[in-house]
Amino acid sequence: MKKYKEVSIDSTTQQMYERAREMGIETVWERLEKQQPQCGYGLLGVCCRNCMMGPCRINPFGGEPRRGVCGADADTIVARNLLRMIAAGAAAHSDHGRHVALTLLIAAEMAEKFKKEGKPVLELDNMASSTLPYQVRDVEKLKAVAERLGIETEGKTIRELAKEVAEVALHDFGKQDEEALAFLKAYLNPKTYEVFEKAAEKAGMPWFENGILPRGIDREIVESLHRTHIGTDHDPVSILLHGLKTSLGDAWGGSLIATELQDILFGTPQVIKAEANLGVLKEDYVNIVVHGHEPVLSEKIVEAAQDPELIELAQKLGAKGINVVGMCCTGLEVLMRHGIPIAGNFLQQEMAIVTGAVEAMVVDVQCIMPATVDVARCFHTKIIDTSPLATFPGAIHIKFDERRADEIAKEIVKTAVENFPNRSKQRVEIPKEKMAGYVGFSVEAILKHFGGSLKPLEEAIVEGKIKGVAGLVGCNNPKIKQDHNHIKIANELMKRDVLLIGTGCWATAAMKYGIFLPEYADTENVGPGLREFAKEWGIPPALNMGSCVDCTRMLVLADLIARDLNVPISALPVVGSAPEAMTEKAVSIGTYFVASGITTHLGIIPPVLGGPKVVKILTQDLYDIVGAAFIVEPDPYKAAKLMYDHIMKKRKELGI
Ligand code: XCC
Ligand code: SF4
Repeated sequence: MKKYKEVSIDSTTQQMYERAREMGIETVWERLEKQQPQCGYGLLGVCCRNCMMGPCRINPFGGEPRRGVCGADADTIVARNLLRMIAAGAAAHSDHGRHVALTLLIAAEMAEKFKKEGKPVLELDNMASSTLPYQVRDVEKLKAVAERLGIETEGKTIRELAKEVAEVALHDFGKQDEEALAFLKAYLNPKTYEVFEKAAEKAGMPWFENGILPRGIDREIVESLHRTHIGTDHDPVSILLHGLKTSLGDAWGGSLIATELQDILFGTPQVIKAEANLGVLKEDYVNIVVHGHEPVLSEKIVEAAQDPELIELAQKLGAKGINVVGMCCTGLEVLMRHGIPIAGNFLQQEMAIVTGAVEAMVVDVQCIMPATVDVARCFHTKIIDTSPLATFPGAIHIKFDERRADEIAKEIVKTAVENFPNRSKQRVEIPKEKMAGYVGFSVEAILKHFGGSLKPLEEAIVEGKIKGVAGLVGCNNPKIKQDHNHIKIANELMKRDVLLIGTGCWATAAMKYGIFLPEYADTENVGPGLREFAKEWGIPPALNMGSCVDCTRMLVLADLIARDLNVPISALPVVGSAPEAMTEKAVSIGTYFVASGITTHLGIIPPVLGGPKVVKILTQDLYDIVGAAFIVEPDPYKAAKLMYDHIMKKRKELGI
């Protein structure tokens, strides 16, 4: 068993991990230990189960077997496996995006129906009626997105615009023509568009029509499965080119739709102060943890928890009130928009339950360990699954339906409140630590902060006050001490005057250690140039841009800078990093960063080392094809140095 200091640098995790061990509760770290030694073929990516002549595996030391039963070699197998990972990640993000688009459409159609039934017309035309399960909270953004998409806005009601935007988004999922996605065309600068168009030709595969421009979000994912079916695509170059294309359908399609339409429905984040870490759980309150990814659910839970009747019920049952906190990306969604505190990142989901103070963990999709149900069995905690596509054996199922969102959200909150008397007071131990930070840096909020343009930031970069920008993203992975690489890489980059922007579990990590406080600029972890810039503008040296689908905010920001300088994104002194990557989604994000022109570091070695050609394409050849490639480096100090060197190289090329 691991010592508590080995699992995490976070004292709350350390404390809860110790507690779990004392109570004999198995957690992620014990399960990882029981998996040792992990399969060497799997780690190298050289096993294939794509047909029933297999499973096949290739000898990584060069001896026999050199080929699978069908004749596939190591590079083919590695590339196919990687493409399937990208496709699964893109599918998860994009299905989330589809769900948001459908929600906007459902709300607009309900408004239309109510209007016909004679309900107040003005409120429904503006989609501001409380009889609707979802409203349009950011009218400005709706208009801005519609305009970008080339939708005529003049003389239309909000309801009509919402419907049209939702329809364009949904069309991007299923369209069958060869054109690039409408959202991509609306958001991407022409120089980068050209890179996508020419990428396949540069790679020697001119038969890719329109290069790596994605045509349909679903289509590219389906084609990934088709290409990797036995006996189809075998050249690692074409397999990986399609990987780039699929990931771009995620970036400039599925994820972008998720972010933009969520802003329309729930409001575009603005800078707000909030708190993070397990210390946000409250001893004498009903604690509800919203965990997963889709704010379509968590927004409603936050609302329902403010219902006076439910608060009264909580008080009647001996609690002071209802405390909703977040976990993982759905936590970031409600943190960014409402300042709802976030209890932790991926490796703290079990730890939250171990406090004994959680009445309900309400989950939707992605990154929710089935083990939460087992840990919850040791306490009174109820795991409530809500998504029709994610069911957890042993959990309570209260499946969500957007049309009855308020009613169901209230039922969920009520279930949590009624569970409060079952809490055993003697078995509660909540770590004290929590940290404040500023969040809510959407592109719109950043522009507003800098007085309407990115000029101040661009000037600071040109002057060299800021050397460049790094986008930090992604998960925790128990193979790495929790948050260790997130924080080390962040500090090493900030020391070198690199401004940080970030999302996902990286952002929650950064917040827990105070990096989102403006005062952090005074620490020795921030270089003099970045310090001066942060102080001048009253911002922290790192900006929280939201959840993982909000990685698209970083892309949109990079795109705006590229437009101003009239260069493709790949010319900018910008890098990406996923220091503790874990999910298939992180693989898709890393790939679309690179495909979009942002050289990206991975702190976990992906399962590709068994294919030498694949490794060469990913780490070298892609520079000639899209202007960016992967850096793989587990050591955080070396990684930060490599990322900084890349930024300096880009500065030199730009002549600054
Ligand atoms: Fe999941 Fe999104 Fe990764 Fe965290 S960072 S472990 S994907 S919750 Ni998105
Ligand atoms: Fe083996 Fe080829 Fe089938 Fe894969 S596709 S399992 S390598 S025979």
